[in-house]
Amino acid sequence: MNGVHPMWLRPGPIPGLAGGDALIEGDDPLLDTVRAEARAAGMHVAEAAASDGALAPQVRISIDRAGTPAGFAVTGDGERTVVVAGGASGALYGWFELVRRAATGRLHEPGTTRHEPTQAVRILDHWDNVDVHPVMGQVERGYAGGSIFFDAGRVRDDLSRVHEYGRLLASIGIDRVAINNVNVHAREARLLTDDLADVARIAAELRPWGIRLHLSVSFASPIVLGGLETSDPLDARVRAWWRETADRVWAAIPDFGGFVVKADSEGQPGPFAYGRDHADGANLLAEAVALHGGLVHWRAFVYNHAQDWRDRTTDRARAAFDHFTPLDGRFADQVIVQVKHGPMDFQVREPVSPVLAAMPRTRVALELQVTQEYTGQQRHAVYLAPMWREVLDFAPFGAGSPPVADLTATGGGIAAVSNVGDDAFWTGHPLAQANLYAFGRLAWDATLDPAAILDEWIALTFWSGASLDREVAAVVHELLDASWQTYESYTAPLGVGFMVTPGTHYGPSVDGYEYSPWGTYHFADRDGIGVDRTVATGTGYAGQYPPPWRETYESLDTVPDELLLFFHHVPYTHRLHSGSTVIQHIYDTHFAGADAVDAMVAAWASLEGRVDDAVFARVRDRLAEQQRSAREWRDQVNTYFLRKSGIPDGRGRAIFA
Ligand code: GCW
Repeated sequence: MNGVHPMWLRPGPIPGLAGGDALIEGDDPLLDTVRAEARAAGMHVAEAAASDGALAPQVRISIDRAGTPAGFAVTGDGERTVVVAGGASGALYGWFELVRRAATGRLHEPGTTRHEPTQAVRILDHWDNVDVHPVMGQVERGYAGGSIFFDAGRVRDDLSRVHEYGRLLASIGIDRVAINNVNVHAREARLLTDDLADVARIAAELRPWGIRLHLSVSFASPIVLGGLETSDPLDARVRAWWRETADRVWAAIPDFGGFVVKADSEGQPGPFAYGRDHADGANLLAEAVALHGGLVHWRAFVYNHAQDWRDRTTDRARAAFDHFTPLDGRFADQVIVQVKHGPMDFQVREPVSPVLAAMPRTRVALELQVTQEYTGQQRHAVYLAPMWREVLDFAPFGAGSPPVADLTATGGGIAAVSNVGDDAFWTGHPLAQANLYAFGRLAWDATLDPAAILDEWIALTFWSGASLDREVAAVVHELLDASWQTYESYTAPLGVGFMVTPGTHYGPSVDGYEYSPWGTYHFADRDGIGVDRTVATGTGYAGQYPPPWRETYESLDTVPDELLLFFHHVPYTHRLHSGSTVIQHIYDTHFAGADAVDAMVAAWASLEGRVDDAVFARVRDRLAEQQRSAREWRDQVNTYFLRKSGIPDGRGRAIFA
């Protein structure tokens, strides 16, 4: 590897496609992109069918305007493949489907398959700052270096990485990118006004890939940028300011996507200051973007972050539901309410947010976190697709009712926080590329199997020479397939969450957040642990679910083991459905989790000399850190609970009482 790692798009001729003829019909800038890609893959490209009756091309791509623009059908006959797309973006996505087929040995597979994106909106959010923030650095919760968009306090002059990023995202079907942090600091607020010409340069790099640019904006912009003394959403001057501002943005960037807003959350300004609610705030911006076909992604991550830990009546898990569901039906059509997958904050295990099913008259989006804030920060290898698939499959109204993926599909779609930075591997940990890949694939088709996505990513990524080394593929698969459960097993147990070092959120600190204002407690004492969120005796959070889940979670008889401590406070001697006690489960999983990481280290070591040296070394070094960290988690968590409970490990292993 020289310079920047290509992720899953290998450079140069693509075996199977190279040397063949491609006919790519039609007139559209995106089709020019497809033609350039086909040439780069080593194909001879024509724009119109030869009239001399020459042999049919190996690849033919055309548009028939039937179906959705992004959809396409692929028909192979064993020797040739025809892609018929609904629009130019479908032709682009169809091309990358061929690249996947070529990598997985299915290029001209006989038969016809239809491909449509299940989620109508597929957006990646960057938490990038223009300036380096004194606490959060340049990319908030970024674990892959600096921003690919900004450097030295401004938009980069050289945007070639952005161009390449757009290509990678198009190949997995992402069609929108928000380029800046939802915590909008003073410098970043100005992207909306002073920096428009530079933001337009970024948009120009993404456009050939069918990707629209979005900006995170400060709700206080009329004050900060507009010189008004208010940002009250019902004030006529405020409304006029937003309209004029939006007009200027679309004049500079005709395909601009819209605004992302974090309001009245963790110190960000919002409508509460004026006695208004989130619908008033969101509709203010909706009015400004409406004429331009824009969207407003309004985040539901709203809670009291200045809570008194002594106060047992306030439950952070309840907050988004309590704030937003009374507003259902009041949001304008342009507004998408963006909901984190769990009610807390991207923990390794949370129940699915009840908000996703509680606003039938609102466009609701699911928000995932590709950046691994609470899941190992791209120092630990943790393949997150199995977790996302569980969320997408969750049926809020019970078995047989529509899953979350269907509820968001035609409304707000899906959003995720990107894990990419200016690191040579893009994602810090080379294996974290799999998460970005899998996010795009699941946003496109929520029914794809995470293990199959993993194999697809491996096949595209771990080529050597002209073929895939099967042994390398098997080891990488084995290493990542169950890595989410492994991470869960050596960190916070049974859905209780947090237990991380405050601030950085990396590494164990069992009581780190126990007396903090953030609403993130586990309530461990000498007898037991967990948060009583039942209706009967607790915070009532379980009652935010429709049946059957409210009963399922309410009762100790039916609550799933992995969420036990999210919903209940139980004695250490409480017996799980698995048959183990809570305390023995904690010990067993923590020993097993750290052992599993030892096995990951050994598995990777066996690949020395069989994968690219730079990739090998980076993964080896990260796995060494994961091993150190997993042992630290194991020993701190086990020791903490032995000291609290006084109950020894039934198997007499080393715990540091
Ligand atoms: O997960 C938390 C992070 C914050 C982040 C916030 C959010 C951008 O710790 O850094 O702020 O969520 O989602 O807004």
